[in-house]
Amino acid sequence: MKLSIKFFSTLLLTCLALSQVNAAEYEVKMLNASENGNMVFEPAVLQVEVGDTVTFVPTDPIHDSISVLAPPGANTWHGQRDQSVSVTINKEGVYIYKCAPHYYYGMVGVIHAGKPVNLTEAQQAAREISSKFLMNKDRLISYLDQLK
Ligand SMILES: [Cu+2]
Repeated sequence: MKLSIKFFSTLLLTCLALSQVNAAEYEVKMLNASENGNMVFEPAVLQVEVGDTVTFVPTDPIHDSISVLAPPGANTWHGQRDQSVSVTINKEGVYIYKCAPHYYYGMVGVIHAGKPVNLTEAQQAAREISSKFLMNKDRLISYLDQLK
């Protein structure tokens, strides 16, 4: 009897440890240019699981990452120019973020986890945001189209 309790508690601890190890870490590069265009995040559309962490890396200078839209109760972030910033995705749904210096170039990105529970809200925001862009006006909308 004693042995089985020890066995199950060990098993439980192992499962807990594994679930923590399974939380993935992702990197999003901030780029002046890539094969996907100028002033882009890469990957621009990132699918993660709740509990995963995303780090924005200042690969090229004069970029930052600031959240614009997130699901209710979700973590948001406000990176400083030319510095890495990390966020743990704690709620399922759609996240939109921008690079402040290149917002009007359409330098935006999308993260999604689980079900896109706030997709309608995100699409509405995307239309509003994109109308202010000077270029890449269809970029954010096409990013969100990939989630359907
Ligand atoms: Cu930028």
